[in-house]
Amino acid sequence: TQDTPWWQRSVGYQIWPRSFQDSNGDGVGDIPGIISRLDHLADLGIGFLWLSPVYASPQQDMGYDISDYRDIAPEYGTLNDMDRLITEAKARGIGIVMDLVVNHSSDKHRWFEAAKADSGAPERDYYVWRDPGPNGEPPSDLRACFGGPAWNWNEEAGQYYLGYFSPFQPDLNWRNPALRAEIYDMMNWWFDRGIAGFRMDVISLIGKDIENEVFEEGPYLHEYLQEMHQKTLKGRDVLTIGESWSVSRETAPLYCAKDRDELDMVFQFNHIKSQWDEVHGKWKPKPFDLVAFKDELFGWQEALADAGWNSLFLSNHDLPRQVSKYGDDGEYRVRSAKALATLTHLMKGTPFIYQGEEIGMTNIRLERIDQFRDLETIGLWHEERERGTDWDTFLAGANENGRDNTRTPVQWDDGPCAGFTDGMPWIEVNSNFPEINVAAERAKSDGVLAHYRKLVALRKKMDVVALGRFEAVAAEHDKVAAYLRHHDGERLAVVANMTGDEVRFDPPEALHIEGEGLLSTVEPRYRIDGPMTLAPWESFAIHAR
Ligand code: TEU
Ligand code: CA
Repeated sequence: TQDTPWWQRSVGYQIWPRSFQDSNGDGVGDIPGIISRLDHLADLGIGFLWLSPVYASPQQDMGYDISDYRDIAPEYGTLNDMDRLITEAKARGIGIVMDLVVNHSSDKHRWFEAAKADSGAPERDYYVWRDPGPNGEPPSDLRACFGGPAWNWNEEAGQYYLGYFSPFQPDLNWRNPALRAEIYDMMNWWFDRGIAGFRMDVISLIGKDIENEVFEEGPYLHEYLQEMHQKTLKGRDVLTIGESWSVSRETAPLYCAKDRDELDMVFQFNHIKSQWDEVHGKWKPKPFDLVAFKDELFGWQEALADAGWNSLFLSNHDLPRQVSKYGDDGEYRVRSAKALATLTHLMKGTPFIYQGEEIGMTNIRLERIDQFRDLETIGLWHEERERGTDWDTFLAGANENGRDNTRTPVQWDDGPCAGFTDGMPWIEVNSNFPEINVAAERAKSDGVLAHYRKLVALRKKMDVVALGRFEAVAAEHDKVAAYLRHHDGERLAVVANMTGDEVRFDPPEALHIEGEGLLSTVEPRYRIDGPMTLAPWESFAIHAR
């Protein structure tokens, strides 16, 4: 176990900087604010931070549109602040994993400015351009992820450019070796500043074959990732996580199997998508389907058991609050938040906590389109409206799954604006902050925060948690999630009632166990030897040697 990489024993924590902590009263979170809260994170025990983009950006997509990869957005701070964050975090044993957003840049990046202005400039080919058709039409009617056409006319250039996400996010042309060299250079520049790794935004798109409209996991993807590894990652003890909305159990090992020399793990979303509507995706509410959910979560545990490594998460800045989406944010908020955490953190892989999750923060309920801040939600409302969706249906979907849910300010205390800012927050604070906040949680020995602290500590301490083989149990049960972990004669049994009802559960023989009770949320449990009655959202783990 000595030679397992550090990230196999640690837990990550995602900071979405705009809403974490404001330090200067402008209503926008910033890097000095993050530094002032590092003790909260150290206390939680996490090993590294994934920091969503803090680079210079017009913030059309909240930093996922970068105008200078080697500078910090002024509202977030300076390069000096960033260096200080890296140092202060390191002093607490916390590494900083930055967000690498290189499928596209901002349309305000100087490369794009140069590309537009001169068809002979070397930067022209850093992007994807096409001539208009005989009647001035775009090369195809491809739609952008955030609504509208993906091919955008640019008057200055006299050509269309590809913006797969939005017109503000022109796609970079990875076919161009000079562009690739620029990116590798920039990555090394950050590594030399002392960062601990990169989370790579929509990395599965960089190998696209545009002529044939193959965008996801295109023919050049793994060639580029291997090249990137050689030019930047090789010989460095850093962590890389590739985000992909299309990766499958079959293709995942191509990114993260050890002998591939590409990345360490992927963020995959199959468990998330298992809860989306088939036609309207996330823009229409859907009842929780536990069997489909487990099928993905557990199937991925099995698929990557030997080849590769899993990331473990239920929320991020693109997803709703997990306690609202998969748990119960009313009567059983605390218990269901704990059940979801136990279920996620005791699987094999590297768990990620999204800011505020550790205190059981919930979705916000908005009513009018002008309350939403997210480009995707606003863009997709226009699309759905054209398809005939009415506002109430769309609103229900947006309130259940929209990205603004996880983008409201972290609730630190019960003071004005939840301790997030002294000014006017850039987005509404959830009105439940007087009850749900970090200060209140810190005072409780049996709160959600205390539960997360225990989970993080268990992974560091117990080999069976960090490394144990995973075995699914009672996979077809539609109310209970259960599994086993095995390591060197040790066993760990995990059980969670995933409903707000009392459930009668007859555990299969394989799950019978007697030992040390861990993390019980209702009554102490240290034995499974026959049929049992589980309280609403009850969860526990039992460890035996
Ligand atoms: O997200 C990738 C992505 O495809 C999302 O837009 C996702 O499809 C959507 O939110 C779910 O409905 C990454 C970033 O995490 C996201 O914040 C960015 O907006 C996006 O890339 C573009 O950079
Ligand atoms: Ca600020």
